Amino acid sequence: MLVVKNLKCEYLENPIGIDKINPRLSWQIISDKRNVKQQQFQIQVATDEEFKNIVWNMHTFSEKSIHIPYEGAPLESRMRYFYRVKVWINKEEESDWSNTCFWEMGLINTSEWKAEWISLKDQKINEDFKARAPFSCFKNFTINKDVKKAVVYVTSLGVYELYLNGKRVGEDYLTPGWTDYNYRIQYQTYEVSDLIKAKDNKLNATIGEGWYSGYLGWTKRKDTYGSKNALLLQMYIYYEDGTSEVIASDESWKEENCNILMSDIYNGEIYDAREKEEASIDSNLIIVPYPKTHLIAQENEPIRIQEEIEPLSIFKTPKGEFVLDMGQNMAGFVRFKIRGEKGQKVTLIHGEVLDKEGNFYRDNIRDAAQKVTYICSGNEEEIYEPHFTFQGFRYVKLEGFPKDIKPSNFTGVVLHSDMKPIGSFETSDKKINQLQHNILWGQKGNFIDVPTDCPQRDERLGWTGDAQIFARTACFNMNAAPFFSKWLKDLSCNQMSDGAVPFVVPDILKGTFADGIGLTTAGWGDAAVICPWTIYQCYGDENILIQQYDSMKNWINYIRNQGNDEYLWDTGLQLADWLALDNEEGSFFGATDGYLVSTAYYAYSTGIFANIAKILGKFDDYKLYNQLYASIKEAYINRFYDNEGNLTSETQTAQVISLYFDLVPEKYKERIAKRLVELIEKKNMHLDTGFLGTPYICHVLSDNGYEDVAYKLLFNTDYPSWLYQVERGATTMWEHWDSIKVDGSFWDIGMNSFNHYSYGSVGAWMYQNIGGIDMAEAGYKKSQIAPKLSEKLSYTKAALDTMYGKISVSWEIIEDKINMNVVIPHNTTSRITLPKVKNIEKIKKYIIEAYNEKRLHIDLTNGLSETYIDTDFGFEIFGDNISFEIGSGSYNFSYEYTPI
Ligand code: RAM
Repeated sequence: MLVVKNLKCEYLENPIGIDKINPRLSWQIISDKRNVKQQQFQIQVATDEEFKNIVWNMHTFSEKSIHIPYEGAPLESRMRYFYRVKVWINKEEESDWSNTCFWEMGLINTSEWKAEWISLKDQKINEDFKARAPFSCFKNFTINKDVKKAVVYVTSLGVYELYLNGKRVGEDYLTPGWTDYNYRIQYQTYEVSDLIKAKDNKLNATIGEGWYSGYLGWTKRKDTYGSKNALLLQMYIYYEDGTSEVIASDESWKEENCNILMSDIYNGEIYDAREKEEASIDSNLIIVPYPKTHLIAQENEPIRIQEEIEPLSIFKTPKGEFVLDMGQNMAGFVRFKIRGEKGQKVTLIHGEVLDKEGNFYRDNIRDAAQKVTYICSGNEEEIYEPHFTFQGFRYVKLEGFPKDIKPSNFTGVVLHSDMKPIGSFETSDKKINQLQHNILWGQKGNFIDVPTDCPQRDERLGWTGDAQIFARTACFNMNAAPFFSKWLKDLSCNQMSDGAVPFVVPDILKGTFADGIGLTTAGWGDAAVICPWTIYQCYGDENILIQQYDSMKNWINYIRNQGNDEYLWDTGLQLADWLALDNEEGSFFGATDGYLVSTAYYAYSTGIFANIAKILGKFDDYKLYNQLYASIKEAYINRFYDNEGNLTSETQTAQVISLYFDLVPEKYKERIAKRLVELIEKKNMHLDTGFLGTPYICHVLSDNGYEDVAYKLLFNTDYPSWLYQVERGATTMWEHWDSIKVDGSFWDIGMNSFNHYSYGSVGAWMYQNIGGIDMAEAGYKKSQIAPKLSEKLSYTKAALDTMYGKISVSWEIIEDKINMNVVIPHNTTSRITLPKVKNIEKIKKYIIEAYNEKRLHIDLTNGLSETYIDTDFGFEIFGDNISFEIGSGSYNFSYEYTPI
C-alpha cells in the first residue's frame, strides 16, 4: 500500500483566493511499510480536472515533499488550478496519482479592482460610546441566464458582514481581519454559486468600525487608520453560455436600515431588534477615494467559530446580581434566546473572575465596556449574537432578563483564527492536564487574527514579546504558520526606519508607550527574528525566512547602532524580565539587569540570524553576522561575569537566559547551572522568573542534569507556580503568578489579566520533555524522541501532526517495565532516546547485533517486545539512556527500567 494524501496548497486544503504567484504544494505519504523514503515525485497542474490542459508537469528525483513551489506557466487571476501528485519510494515502488485537489487564484493585480469604496456621507454617532454606528447597504440585481459559478471578493475599511439573498456569505468573523491598513488590507474570497437565485437577487452588507476606526489601546485612541468605514466588493458571475458579469460596489448601491446602534471591539454592541418603519431609507451613500493599491488576498486562516460551550449555571451573587457562569474563560461572545416584550432591554456585562466574596468583578477589564445590550422586537422567540465585537470572559452579569431564564438559553461561542489543531498532550496527572488545557485556552483566546496579550481589557494588542515567548508552544498546539507569516509582514511594515521593532504589531502606539523613553525593547523586538525562526523550524517553511530576512537584519543592525559599544546593548528602556517576582513587591520590572537581558537577546538573535543567512546561502552575511555573534558573546562574558565566573545579576533569569542562549563559557557551565538551582532552593524550590526567564527555566534545568528540579517546579502547587493557578481554579493562564494572591485578593486592577498566554510558554517544554517530541531538522524531517521520566507520572501520550504526518509517542510504566509506542511519519527519520534503561549493556548488545546482522527484529526484553532497526542508527549511550536513529513506521519498545 502506497498512497499520497493530505495534499495542501499554502497549508490549506483546496483554498480559493490565493494571490501568491508561486503557491507551494505539500503532501504526505501513507504506507504500511517502515523506513519509507520518497525518492522521486511527480506533480501535475492543469486548468481542468481531467488534466488535459496541463500547465506544469514536474518529475524529479527528490526527497522533498513539503513546500514545493509551483513553477509552471504564469498563473491567471481567478483561475482554478487542479493538481495531483505521485511518488516513488524506496526501490522504485510507485504510487498511483493522489486524489485531485485544487487551488483558485484571487485577484492577482490590484488594478483588477473596478469596484469603488462606498461609505455613508454621515455615519451616525452613538453618543454613549462616542462611536460610529455600523451602516448597511444593498444592491438588487437580476439574473437572466443559467449561472455556472459566482465568486465574490470583498473587504472593508472597518469590519463587515455580507449577505446574499438573506444568507450569510462565508463563515468568517471580523473580516477583513487586522493588518496595518496603512500598508495592507486583506480581501476575502467566497464562492457563492449556491446562494445565487434565478432572477431577483439581493446583496447586502453591514460595515462596522472594528480595528480600523474603533477604540484601540488604553488611552481611548480612536480612528487609528481612518475615520470613514467603507465597503469594497467585486462579484463575478460566470454563466453557462461562457459569458460573465461583474457586480461591484459603486454609486448604484443604496443604504438600508441597520439594527446595530453601536458595535465596538472593546465596548460590545447595542442592538435594537424592533422593526424600523421603512425597509429602505434615503440613500446617504458616497464613494470614498481610498486607494486600492494595498489590497492583498487573505493570508492566514480567518477568524471563525471554533466551538460552542454550554454554560454551567446561572446564580445569584451575595450582592444579588444574576451571573451566568460559562465554566471556562473564553474569547468570543454569548448567543442567546429570549422571549421578551417589544422594547424590553437586556444587558450582558462580561468579566473573567469573581471577587473574594463571590461577587461579579470587572475592574481588571479597565475601560473596555464588554457590554452587550439587546432591545427585544417582541416577536415570539428571538435569537441574537453580536456582530463586530468579542469579549474575554467566563462570567456574564445578566440584567433585564426574565427571572426564570435558563442556562440553556445561552451559548458561549468561541472565536479565534481557524488554525488547525495539531498537537495533543495528556499525562497521568490531572493537574498537569489542566495546565495543558489552560495553555491551549490561552492560545484560543489570544490568537484572534493577531497574537494578543489578552482578549478582555482595553488592550488586546499584538505585543511582540508575548508572541515571541509563546510562539514555540503555539506551534505545538496548532498550525500557526500562516498566522505568524501574516503578522510578521505587518511587523516588517511597522519597523521604524532605523530597524527598531515596535512594542506592538500592528503598531497603534506609535511611540506613545513608555512616554517616548523607548520605542522598542529587547525580548519584544526580537520577535522579528525568533518568530520566523520558530516557524521555519516547526514547519520547514523557508519562505518565511526569505520574507523576513531584511526585517531581521534591520533589527540586528538597529541594536548594533545603539550606544557606544557595538557588541553590547546597554542603552534605552528595557522591559527585561517583565513581571518577575525577584524585585520589590508590586514592581512590574524584574531584578535582572536590563542590559544583561538586552545583550543576551542581541547575541541570541544574531546567532540565529547568522544561521539563517547560511541556510539561505547568503554566505557573506553568514560570515559577517557569525563574527558579530562571536564578538557579542565575548563582550557579554567580559561584562556580565565577575572574576570567579559568577553572573553579575544574581537572579534565576540571568542564569537561565545565559545558559539557554549559550552565553556561558564551557568552564562555568556547571557552576551557573548549580547557581540556578541554589537560587531556586533559596526560594524554597520555587521559581521567581518573569516573562523572559520563565519559558526556558525548565529547559536549562533538564539540559544541565537537573531534570528533578525542573519537575519539582512543574509539580509545585503552592505560590508561585504553574499549578498554583490550577489549584485556584484557573481555566486559562494568568498574567501574574499572583493575579489572585494567596489571601484571595487581586493584583492591582491596573494590569491584571486572567487570560494571558506568556507563562503558558512552559507548554513547549512539556511536549518536548514529558512527551519527548522535538524537532531535529526543520519541519521534523528528522525528529527527536526523548521523553524524560518523573516518578510522579505513570503515563504520557503526546502527538504532533507535522507537515509529513503524525508523530506520536506514548509511554507507560507498568511495574518494573516501560512500554513505549512511537510512530514516525514516512519520509522522515527520528533519533530515539530510551530513558532509564536498566540493563544497558544487554540492550546495547542486542541492538548492535541486530544492526550488524541486518536483522529486522530485535528482542529487547527476552520476548516481551519487538522493535525494528535497519538504518544507520548512530548508536549512543549516555548514563542509562540509549539512543539511536530509525526510519519511519510504528515501533514498540518495552524494557526494564531503573526507577527514578
Ligand atoms: C502589558 C501587556 C503585555 C506586555 C506589556 C509590556 O501591557 O499586557 O503582556 O508585553 O505590558
